[in-house]
Amino acid sequence: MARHDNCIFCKIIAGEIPSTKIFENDDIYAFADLNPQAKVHALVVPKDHFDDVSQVAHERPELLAQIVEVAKTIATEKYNGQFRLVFNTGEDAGQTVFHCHAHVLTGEKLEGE
Ligand code: IU
Repeated sequence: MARHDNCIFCKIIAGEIPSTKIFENDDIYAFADLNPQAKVHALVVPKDHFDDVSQVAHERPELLAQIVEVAKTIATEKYNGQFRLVFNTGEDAGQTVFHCHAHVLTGEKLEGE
């Protein structure tokens, strides 16, 4: 499995740093964001290291589809199946952790666009 030793999300996936698990399968790990922006705020992360979502789309498009499916599963289990999906891509877009992750916001009616 592709892993970057100095990547905090690789360490979370490996269980070396604790997290609140929301979902896991062979390819994906999802956990609660430490700084939630909605009633339910999950981070859906491919277990293999990719720097951002565009790299996943280019190299493993089926994995990107899986991330969306997992978002739907979480939103269905925790709420009514509706959710906001955000991939910050690049520093100027607000990406701070350079291991691809989808923000899944759900659990309530969300404000804004
Ligand atoms: P961003 O899209 O790269 O800005 O999102 C990073 C998110 O990871 C952000 O919402 C943090 O609150 C969250 N996070 C976390 O849940 N646990 C951590 O150990 C770290 C960041 I570092």
